[in-house]
Amino acid sequence: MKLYENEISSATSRVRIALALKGVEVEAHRISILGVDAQNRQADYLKLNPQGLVPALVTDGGQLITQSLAIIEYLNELYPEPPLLPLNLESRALARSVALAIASEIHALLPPRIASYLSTTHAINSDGVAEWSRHWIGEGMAAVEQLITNRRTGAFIAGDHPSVADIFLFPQAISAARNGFDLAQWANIAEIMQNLRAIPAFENNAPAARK
Ligand SMILES: N[C@@H](CCC(=O)N[C@@H](CS)C(=O)NCC(=O)O)C(=O)O
Repeated sequence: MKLYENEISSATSRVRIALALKGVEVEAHRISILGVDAQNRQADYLKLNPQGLVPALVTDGGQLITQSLAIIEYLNELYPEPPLLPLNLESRALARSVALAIASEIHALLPPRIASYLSTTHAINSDGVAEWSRHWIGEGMAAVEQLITNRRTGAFIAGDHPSVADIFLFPQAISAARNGFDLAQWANIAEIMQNLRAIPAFENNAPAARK
């Protein structure tokens, strides 16, 4: 399998964590995502992934899989151990809800293409873009904290084993801290992050900081 990825990408970090938990190796292809000559916006990469985003997985059979949740669910079916979706039906729904709350309502508002559109098309300066990011991170993380309060049943979001919910939380919480948020204000998130940081598959696959 080939993984098109970037080390600063939260969505790549999710897939990398899943691969590490499964003990699966892939052929890595680094795609740059910052700056005017970023590879993700160039014709060669758009031919492979019309969305121009990382991560993208190409299976051994040559099929393209985009979107980190779809990639992780594919890996989870191909390599069932350890399961990344809880076996209990309601916990499984909670895990997917949290993963999507992070991917769709927080992370989707923050990537480079959004910042670049705000600054080039709407003349918003770097302080304004930073304020935009902080707004959506703060609102989104507070909602995730509420979602999991009283519904946690173990050390992680949906039980005693890390699931897709934790895989999506981990890079997003790191991004929140890098954006100046004190995670301690979200007690469940802070505790789960401490538990996740003790797992090498998570700690070794955190997104790199932007230089
Ligand atoms: N919903 C997608 C998000 C993918 C995404 O936004 N990736 C970012 C990096 S974290 C990217 O490729 N950004 C390039 C850009 O914004 O131009 C997923 O979960 O895979």
